[in-house]
Amino acid sequence: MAFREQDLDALMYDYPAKVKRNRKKHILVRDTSQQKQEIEANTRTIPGIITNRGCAFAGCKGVVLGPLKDMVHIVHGPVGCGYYSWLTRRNKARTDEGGKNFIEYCVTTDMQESDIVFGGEKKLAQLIDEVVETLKPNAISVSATCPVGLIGDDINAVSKAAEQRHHIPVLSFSCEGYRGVSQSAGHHIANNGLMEHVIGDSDSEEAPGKYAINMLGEYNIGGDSWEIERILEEIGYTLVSVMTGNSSYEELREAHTAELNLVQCHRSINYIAEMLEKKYGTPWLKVNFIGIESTVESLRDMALYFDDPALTQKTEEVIARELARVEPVMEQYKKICKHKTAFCFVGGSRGHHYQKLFKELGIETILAGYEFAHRDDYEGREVIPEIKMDADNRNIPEIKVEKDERRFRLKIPPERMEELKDKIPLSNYPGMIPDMKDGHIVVDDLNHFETEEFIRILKPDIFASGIKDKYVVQKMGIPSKQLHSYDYSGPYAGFNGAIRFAKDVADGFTTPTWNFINPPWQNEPLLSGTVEEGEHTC
Ligand code: CFM
Repeated sequence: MAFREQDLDALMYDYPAKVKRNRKKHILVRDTSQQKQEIEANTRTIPGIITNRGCAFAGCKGVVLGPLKDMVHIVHGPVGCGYYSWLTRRNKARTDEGGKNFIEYCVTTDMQESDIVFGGEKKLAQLIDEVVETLKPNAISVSATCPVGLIGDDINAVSKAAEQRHHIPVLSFSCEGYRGVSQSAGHHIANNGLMEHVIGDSDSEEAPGKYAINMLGEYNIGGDSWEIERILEEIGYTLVSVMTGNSSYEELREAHTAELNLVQCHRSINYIAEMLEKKYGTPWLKVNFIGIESTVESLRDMALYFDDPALTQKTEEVIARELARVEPVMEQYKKICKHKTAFCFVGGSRGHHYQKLFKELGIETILAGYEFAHRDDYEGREVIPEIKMDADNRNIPEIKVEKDERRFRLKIPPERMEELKDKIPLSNYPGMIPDMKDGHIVVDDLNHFETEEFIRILKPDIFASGIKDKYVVQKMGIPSKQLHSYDYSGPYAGFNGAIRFAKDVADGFTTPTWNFINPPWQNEPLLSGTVEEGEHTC
């Protein structure tokens, strides 16, 4: 059904007037006749509303830092913060030959009441000593949780002192959960720390091979980056670092040597992409390796950037071979999926990326949104200068990055850069809204109430979301696809990932489970009998 602006009012009927006014700014019905459609994003969730968002600590320690495998990531705080950020994101990592991998450890100061009262600095210092002695990591990160900021532990001073004691980098991150309105604040804090203390911290001036690239915003969930790496390495790219899936402190130090930065997840890492361009002159290219068509497009955009006939030829060879292999397999799943509809609501970039893969399968995304992305992820980067700073944004320290006079080098001439910008998303991201069709809905920070209401009205065939909202929806009889950690499946990226995704989605539609969704007693009574008048004995 076509959804109209006035349907929104009906949907919000139960909201108090103030809540309604607020939420209306976060929802829009796509109307391509309008030049520009604005949406409010990255502002506080109204207290009392059940949001799907996480916290700044989750964005810093969990998302950006956590996947770096040769580091030990210390959670300074109560044990719950450590426990619930322990391997729940499925960012996979393999141990390199002779390398270090601490991904499976959960290391926390386990603050108790007495530490909250008397301070936790000593405990933190002692834990760092223990970690160095027993695990010998290449570097350590210390992430602060809410109580740490409230009681005022100086994690920076403790980390600096430990660095001098042990002669290994100990990076501290003031990413207390309340630092921002969502995990997005934590991404920014982690980006700043990595840029200031890790990236470019090696003596290398040259990349270790031809067509050197970094892949930013790829976290190897369910093995995604292994599939992307398979393709890129076969074409002949040298992957200097991945930020940060299956990657390491040591690899990140070399990142300044790349000729191009790919940006998969714009939301979580665009700060580093921008800072690398400013400091070293390395442009970034927005890619999307989710979906066959998007993967092909991204590979061709990369070839265009490097503009080398041999690379272009190899790119086309790999594309042709992969398509011949995967397209026939996709066909069988397309038959099951065609004409279906989806909701696609994920944290940041995936709310956009997966729409293309759904489309390839014949599934139309009729509602999409992000938990915590910013206006530029919806409307495109040109709105960045218009975005107002508020008290929450000011909470995140801005770091000043300047041109590195010794290492700055324009990777391609400015005229060519301008020419390319017309053809490929070079140092640009146009956002989700331009890809959505008339009548489709964009919702920022979708909440529990609205989820149920939109489902009741639009009746999607599949709901793609996160762990917090999926079970309620599944109990409504709608197949769900968890797009954060993939419901124990994946990889979903690249060519092989698209097949896996198609299979999982098709399985969701065809599973016999749905026949059991109504308990048998609802259809046929298990007991039957009659009550006759006049036969009571008591
Ligand atoms: Fe980027 Fe991500 Fe996402 Fe994200 Fe996340 Fe994630 Fe996500 Mo969950 S970095 S914004 S903070 S693509 S953990 S791997 S799935 S909400 S849409």
